Amino acid sequence: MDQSNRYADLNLNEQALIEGGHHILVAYKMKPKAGHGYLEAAAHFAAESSTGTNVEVSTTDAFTKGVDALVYQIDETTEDMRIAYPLDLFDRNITDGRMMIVSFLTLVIGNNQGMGDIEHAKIYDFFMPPRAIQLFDGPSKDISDLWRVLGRPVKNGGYIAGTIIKPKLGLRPEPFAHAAYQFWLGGDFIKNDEPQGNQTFAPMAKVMPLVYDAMKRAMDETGEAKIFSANITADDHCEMLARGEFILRTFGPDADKVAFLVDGYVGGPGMVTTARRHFSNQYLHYHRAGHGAVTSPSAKRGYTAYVLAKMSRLQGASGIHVGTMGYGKMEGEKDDRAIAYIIERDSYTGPAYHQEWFGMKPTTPIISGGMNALRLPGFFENLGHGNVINTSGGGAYGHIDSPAAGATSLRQAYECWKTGADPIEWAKEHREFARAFASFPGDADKLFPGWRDKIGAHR
Ligand code: CAP
Ligand code: MG
Repeated sequence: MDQSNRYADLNLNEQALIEGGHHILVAYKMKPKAGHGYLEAAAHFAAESSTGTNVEVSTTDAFTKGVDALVYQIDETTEDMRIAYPLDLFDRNITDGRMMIVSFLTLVIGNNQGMGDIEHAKIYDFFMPPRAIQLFDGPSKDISDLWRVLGRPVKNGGYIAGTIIKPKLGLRPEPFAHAAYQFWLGGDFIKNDEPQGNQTFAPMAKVMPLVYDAMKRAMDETGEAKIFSANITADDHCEMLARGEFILRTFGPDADKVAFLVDGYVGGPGMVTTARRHFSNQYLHYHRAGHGAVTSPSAKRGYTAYVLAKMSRLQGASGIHVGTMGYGKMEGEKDDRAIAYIIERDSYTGPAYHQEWFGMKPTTPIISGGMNALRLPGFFENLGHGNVINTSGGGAYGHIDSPAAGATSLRQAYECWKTGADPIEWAKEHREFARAFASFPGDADKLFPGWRDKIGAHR
């Protein structure tokens, strides 16, 4: 059934919709199945994503039609389809009237992902009007809170040198805490790896007290504050609360040095909001493990990493992994800078829409995935700044001298970029950075050909 007379209006003006402020706009790349007209399929897509189904129903009244989602722009050659969703379509909390990301997902990327007449559809941008920005939690803590704890300027406080306790799994409590201590002798920030929690060989009840002890000893020895991002991911809301409360009790007077890590993509919006709302005094670290299933450029359904990051700021992530923009081991490219810019700035123009955030706290770009000191200068040059958290697991624990040397090499890489120095020249004056060349010779050969002769293979 062709529903385009009801669920499409190509005369609608996008700028007028934006200025009107009553619609969330969503831009998709959509391809209909063979044999289906583009506008007809798009209209059916909008129907199934709002007030309709595949046939007219007798219970529809005039009000219903007033909240129809409307296709307002299509371009069959670029597979660009844009839909205006009336704000009133979206569910609101009965507790405090706020909006929720789960309702956004259920409508704009829900049933429409499996329709018989749609080959595929993927969101590549969305626009939130001012009223919606007011109604989402947004972050309660941001990078300025971490810089404050670290004793740095709360504006442009710079690079936070971090790591992930590696190996990913398999360390018992004592070696786990020792790994943390060793890194903290040189670095700022340590996170649980995304699957680390309360495994039987490393019960949280034993691990966390030892990690706190390691933090205190490292702080005493370095005279610097340290941060731990503890994983509280769990299916059960009560389990998350139990984990978070235990960790805060354990770190006691240093609980302000604890961030909470949540595996937000696999855990889902409910889990993110549990952490955001129940532990609003803690920095909320959103790990996106699993996101590649929908965000990978090879995926034709779901939404992009840019959309994931933008949603996470609305949910209240203090920081989210944004990838390494082609400089690390995960998928990515230089233009993925946009994923950082949309969450850290108060105003940014994305692939389809300009977005104002009206002072909503920024979400920190967290840079992780195959990074080490050699890869960082190029990364910073591409991004244009170093006000990020970087977590280098292999880049720290793979340094041939020690995890502390690995941490120092990361810091030195940032200083090298910030001073505009040539990395080879910088290596001649900075031993730990130089030893990163010997630690990661494959990277060194690729990034700095001839380095052995210039700085000496085993400096
Ligand atoms: C990195 C990491 C990160 C992923 C996340 C890992 O370890 O801890 O979870 O890179 O990717 O488990 O692989 P290394 P993203 O530093 O040792 O590579 O940040 O793109 O979500
Ligand atoms: Mg990991």
